[in-house]
Amino acid sequence: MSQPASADDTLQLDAPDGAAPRAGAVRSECRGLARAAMRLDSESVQEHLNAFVREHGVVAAWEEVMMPTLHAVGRKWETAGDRFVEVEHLLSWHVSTALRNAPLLLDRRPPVRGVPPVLLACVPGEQHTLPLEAVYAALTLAGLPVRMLGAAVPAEALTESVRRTGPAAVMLWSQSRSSASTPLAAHLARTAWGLKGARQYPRVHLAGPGWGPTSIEGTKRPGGLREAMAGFNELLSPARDTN
Ligand code: B12
Repeated sequence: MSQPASADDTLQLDAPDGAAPRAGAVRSECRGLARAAMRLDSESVQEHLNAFVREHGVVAAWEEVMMPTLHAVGRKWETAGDRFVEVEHLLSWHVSTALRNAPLLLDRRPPVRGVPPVLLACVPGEQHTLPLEAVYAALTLAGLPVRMLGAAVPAEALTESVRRTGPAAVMLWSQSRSSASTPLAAHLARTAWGLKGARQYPRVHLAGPGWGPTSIEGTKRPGGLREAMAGFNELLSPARDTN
């Protein structure tokens, strides 16, 4: 049974970095979602998330509703002495569900054929998958080919996946400094795929706060979902015109 909210059960919502203040409707959507999460009201959490994805699309849903609510939950956990872990788990599960359901809630663009996929993976030891799930949903809706390996992918499996899938780009998510591995990123950027004489190398995108100010030659460092999508579109969409 869901619990009623009390004064202690509120979440402080922030504005997305660099974004204009949210419009009233979005702000109230965030508040509704945050309250439902604090009450552990699964049905209402999922309804809020699905409605926002349906009305505004994945990128806006991630940046304007999911991200600020996750930040608020993270802050709550940090300041409340390890309490509200259950809220973080419940909200994460429903955010993931909404993102995975996005291709069922929205129209997809026709698939772009004949281009290499984007490979998405969390670095070893990294369990924070949600931003990559948002990328997966956005790429799928854009009709771009994508392979998702999910949480905590071992280094050898990452190398093998590059050889087997021949990706145009690999996005590596690291949420905290302890999981970011510069040698692994550099190794992947040097991992060739394709036939002898026509070898290609993936463009490595370092994503997430774990990478800090890291810069490795030949890698990209997108700051958000919108920017990441713009990079992938630039890399892959010219092929769309020839389809
Ligand atoms: C959801 C969540 C979980 C879920 C993850 C579920 C899942 N499937 O992903 C679960 C419950 C599993 C979890 C576990 C843990 N978590 Co956690 N978690 C979070 C939470 C609330 C959101 C994470 C998230 O999705 N962040 C992504 C977005 C929302 O946030 P962001 O990274 O700050 O966004 C910035 C950039 O990354 C960028 N950005 C945003 N979106 C995108 C998208 C793309 C494509 C790009 C390129 C950039 C980009 O823009 C933002 C502004 O700069 C955060 C709070 C927070 N502030 O992030 C804590 C948080 C990340 N977790 C934390 C911790 C400590 C843990 C645990 C160790 C807790 C524990 N004791 O079990 C474990 C670690 C597990 C592991 N080994 O990885 C700490 C990390 C502290 C640190 N810096 O090391 C945080 C910050 C909470 C806190 N306030 O202390 N967590």
